[in-house]
Amino acid sequence: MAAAGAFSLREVLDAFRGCVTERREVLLEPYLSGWWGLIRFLQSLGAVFGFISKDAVAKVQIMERHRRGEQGQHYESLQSMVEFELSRGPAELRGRPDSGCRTVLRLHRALLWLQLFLEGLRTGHRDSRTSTICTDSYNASLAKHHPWVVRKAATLAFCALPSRDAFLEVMNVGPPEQAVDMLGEAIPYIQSVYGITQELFAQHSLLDLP
Ligand code: 1PX
Repeated sequence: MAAAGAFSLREVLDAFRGCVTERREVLLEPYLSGWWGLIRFLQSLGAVFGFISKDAVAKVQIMERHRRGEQGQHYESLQSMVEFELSRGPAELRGRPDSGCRTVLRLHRALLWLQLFLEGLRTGHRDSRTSTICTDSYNASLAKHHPWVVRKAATLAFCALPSRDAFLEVMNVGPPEQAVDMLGEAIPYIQSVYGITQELFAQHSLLDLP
């Protein structure tokens, strides 16, 4: 068992398991709590990742403000959020930099990076470089949504990542083999959250919100 207060990535990834209901709705509370865990993990990797975690924090905070706000009851799940924000009209939605839909869209795109990165870690060789896995996952996902300067800064920060085995170690789920097993269990839940969100946003033409 992990020591009291110790941070284990298992609990974080478990949050994504709790997101999807029987009716295939994605609940925001565990979704955001999963994100908080990922952010804490990122912060533990050092100050080089500060500009990334800062942006993620800002986005999760926007979502928490919606949930605490007067219309909070509409922010129970991604489905209820989309329905509510669309009901106010597409023009209103597209013009709002702090809408739930555009904010979740950014997190959603980052979730594809996470999925690819974790899969790369899981299937990588002992001596694979985490920075290469991370860069490849980034180029195949988030990079196409980022301007040059962000891509440059992100790619530079990735160079600070430890080797694969050291990385699996800091995930704090036991020896590397155990961490790999945990990833095998966790990835399908993240894929499912990603897939449902992608379908929902595509159905309502929300995948390109500015
Ligand atoms: C076992 C592995 C766990 C690793 C956990 C790491 C969690 C990473 C969380 C990253 C969250 C990034 C959210 C980015 C959202 C975004 O795309 N924002 C941009 C657009 O926002 P805007 O409001 O302007 O439309 C914004 O411009 C972003 C700026 C910051 C740079 C984002 C780079 C993202 C790289 C993701 C990889 C993280 C590397 C972690 C290394 C382990």
